Amino acid sequence: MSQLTLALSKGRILEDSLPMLDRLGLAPAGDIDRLLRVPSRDPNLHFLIIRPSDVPTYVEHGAADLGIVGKDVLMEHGGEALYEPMDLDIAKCRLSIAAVKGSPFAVAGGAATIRRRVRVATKYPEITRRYFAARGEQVEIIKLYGSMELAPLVGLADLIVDLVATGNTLKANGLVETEVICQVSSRVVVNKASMKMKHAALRDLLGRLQTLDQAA
Ligand code: PRT
Ligand code: MG
Repeated sequence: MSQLTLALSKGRILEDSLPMLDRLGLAPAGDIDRLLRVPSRDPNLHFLIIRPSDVPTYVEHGAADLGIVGKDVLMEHGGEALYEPMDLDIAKCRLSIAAVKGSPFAVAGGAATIRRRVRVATKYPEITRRYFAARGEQVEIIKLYGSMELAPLVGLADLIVDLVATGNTLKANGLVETEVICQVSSRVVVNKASMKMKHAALRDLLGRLQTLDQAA
């Protein structure tokens, strides 16, 4: 059987993946907090533990045969070069627009009523640009790498595009969700060449992940 390399998004997706990998006998057999390349309990599989936003790049270039990554990251990266055979239904949240409570932006489509270029702070410039462009709005996008919630509080932006799960973070910062752009969950992505060259091994692994899905 061919050796497979799986790129895992560290952080919450890794946390949510561990019980699932464990049930399949595929759990990492090594220190996932320190090692970047970790063997699995299955001798035919090992993991790369990397930043979520790097997973599509590793898989696209074949440095990993497959990966587990959020749909948000995949949409931002552009997933055309990858197969996306499976929704693992873990690390679920939604990508939403939010604004300061009580501001003119705090209603759906509020930005369209403002007579100047609206500023949107986000970690997802591509998704944001496409979303507003699709309804004929041109916004100024301010790229941030984290803590988007701060931007509208200090006048850096009128709106944010960010992930929301419980809504507690928005609420704690006096923000309200005005529109949901899309639902997000973690996906399995596969390198296109690997799908051909390592077909049997990948079919076997994807099949095992699938049984888990049906059992849930
Ligand atoms: O380090 P890097 O910037 O590359 O990634 P990261 O630090 O964003 O990674 P991490 O561990 O946070 O994982 C991010 C991935 O987890 C995302 O790409 C999503 O696919 C998934 N995910 C699921 C989430 C959330 N739920 C989530 N709630 N990622 C982030 N959040 C944040 C959100 O940005 C906001 O700040 O949690 C806060 C909102 O949570 P609530 O419950 O208060 O609404
Ligand atoms: Mg991080």
